[in-house]
Amino acid sequence: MQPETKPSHTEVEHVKVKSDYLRGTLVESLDNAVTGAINPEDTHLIKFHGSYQQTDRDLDSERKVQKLEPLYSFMIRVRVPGGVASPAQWLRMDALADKYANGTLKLTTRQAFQLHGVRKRHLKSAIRGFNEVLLDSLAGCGDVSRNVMCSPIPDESRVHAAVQQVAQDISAAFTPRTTAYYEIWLDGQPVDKSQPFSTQKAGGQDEEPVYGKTYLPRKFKIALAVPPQNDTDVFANDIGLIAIEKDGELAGFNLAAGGGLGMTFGEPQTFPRLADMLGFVETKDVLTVCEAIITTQRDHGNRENRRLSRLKYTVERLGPAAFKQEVETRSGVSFQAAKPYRFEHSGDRYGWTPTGDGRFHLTLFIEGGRVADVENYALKTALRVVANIHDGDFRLTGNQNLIIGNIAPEKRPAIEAVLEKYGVLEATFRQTALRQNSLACVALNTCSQAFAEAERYLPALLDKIDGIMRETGLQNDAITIRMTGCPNGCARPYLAEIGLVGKSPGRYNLYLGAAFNGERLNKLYREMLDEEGILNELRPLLQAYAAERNPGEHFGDFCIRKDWVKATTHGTNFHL
Ligand code: SRM
Ligand code: SF4
Repeated sequence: MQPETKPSHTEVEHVKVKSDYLRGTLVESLDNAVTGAINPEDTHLIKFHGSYQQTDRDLDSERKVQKLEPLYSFMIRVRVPGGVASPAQWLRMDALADKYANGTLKLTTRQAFQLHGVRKRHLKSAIRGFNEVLLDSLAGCGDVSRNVMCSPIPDESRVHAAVQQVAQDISAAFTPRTTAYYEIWLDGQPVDKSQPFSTQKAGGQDEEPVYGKTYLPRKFKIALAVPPQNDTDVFANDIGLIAIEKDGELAGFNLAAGGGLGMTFGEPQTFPRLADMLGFVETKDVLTVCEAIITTQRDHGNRENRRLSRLKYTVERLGPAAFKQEVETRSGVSFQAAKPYRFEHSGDRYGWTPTGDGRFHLTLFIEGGRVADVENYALKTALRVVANIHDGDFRLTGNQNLIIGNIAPEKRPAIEAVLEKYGVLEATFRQTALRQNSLACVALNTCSQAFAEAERYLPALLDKIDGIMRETGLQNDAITIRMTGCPNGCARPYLAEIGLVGKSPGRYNLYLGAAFNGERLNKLYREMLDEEGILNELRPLLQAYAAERNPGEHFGDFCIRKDWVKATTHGTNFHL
């Protein structure tokens, strides 16, 4: 039985229920040439279509003085389930970025593409443009299951193809069924009948068999990982699936639920939380169990306060045992005891990897996930030239990096020559291991939530921290460092050994003590540091680490051994 909308529910709930399956007044909003914005209620609905209305925050105050409306534009998040895109898709995204957006492509922390700076009048053309190459932005954002993540390049794993397939199946199963997306953006034309979900109204009526009219109380995220790589940070997800191999085959998954990282400063009832391990399920049962978790959240999630509406709070409220019981009852599947597995790291491994069938993957470092041509570094052009030669694939990683996947041996010299010529190989390999393990969220100038810079600032801060790394001889030691412009956690800073979270312009909270493999959250160490403060705090810590660590000891573990922070053993003691 799906819940009714009540007066106490949030405005978003009321907007959803009266939207006629996500239509609202989007068509009128798009047709209104008087403003660059859309109707306020439509700003909630357009998220389900994969887009956010934004302003250029660098210009907001100047335009206010000039009595102009803010410079509205739209971010579009294009789903790439499992992160695997074709060269044709890469080329199309590259071209759309120039034609309709700000000339850059953002590779996100969830293996999706983002376009920024798209004007309202260009939204339809941009969406049509990527639909023609079988990409979509439906459910890129919104209170539904988002882009499904999957380890893009596990170690010589024979189960990888099977795990990727499960990711695709999950993505297809929980893609909203509404035809509004096709009606609004594609004039009712489904782009391709081979798409794994129906784009036709059943009997002329939309229906959402899993979500219902009010969809989920909040965003919902699913990720799959293939040990020993936790490169999708599975425990940060509402559902995390850890592939278990037996005799070279995919046996099933250890399933964890109730992860999520967002929190609000000053509201300790909000906290980052890692997913609880529920147990092992066979591959054949994965979709059924995921659906049971999704419908449990649909029916029990908080619809009165969006700050407390993620699955992690539902699990806390029901209690993990009762939650698990509910999922078992709904699915008819009993969890077996979790199988043994071991994660080694949550980052990407750069460079060449043989695929086992004579081809190669090449993992490249893309700073901040931003593919752009800037002075002295024409990365976007270089990747376009590669895409025109390459007949394998492009794999977006959960660490905002890029794998040129399945390179044919005969194409390798040409691709290598292009990357050499444009300095892309050097830009990957000349970095300290710290920078290679860095992540920064978008933050300013497009993100409405940002209190401080992240993507635009971290490279310059890293230039300075790199100095310390070299002084202390740590330049080849991998330490994870992640920065966000606010506590929402988009670059997963609470899973970084050094987490920097923006509190106000130029000021950051410093978190320490997370596990290198993504299995333990960090904890607040210092507040409101400016650049000098960050460097002054980090220098002695890194010096001590260089001098006193045990063999193989990671920086996060060292911080706990030194008692600089207490280990966070559960989301509920993150703030303690
Ligand atoms: Fe995020 C909201 C960008 C991954 C937690 N996130 C936003 C918005 C849409 C800001 C807004 O609400 O107006 C940001 C758009 C900025 C822009 O201009 O592009 C934004 N999030 C991003 C991306 C692009 C960061 C990046 O630099 O790569 C990532 C896109 C992922 C994707 O392709 O789907 C991104 N966001 C994440 C992650 C990491 C992850 O999922 O692994 C998290 C933490 C995990 C989690 O969900 O708990 C994350 N984003 C949030 C939250 C806090 C959610 C919460 O439960 O409190 C918000 C705010 C919200 O939902 O109210 C948010
Ligand atoms: Fe914006 Fe905050 Fe997410 Fe960064 S962490 S992209 S500032 S919402």
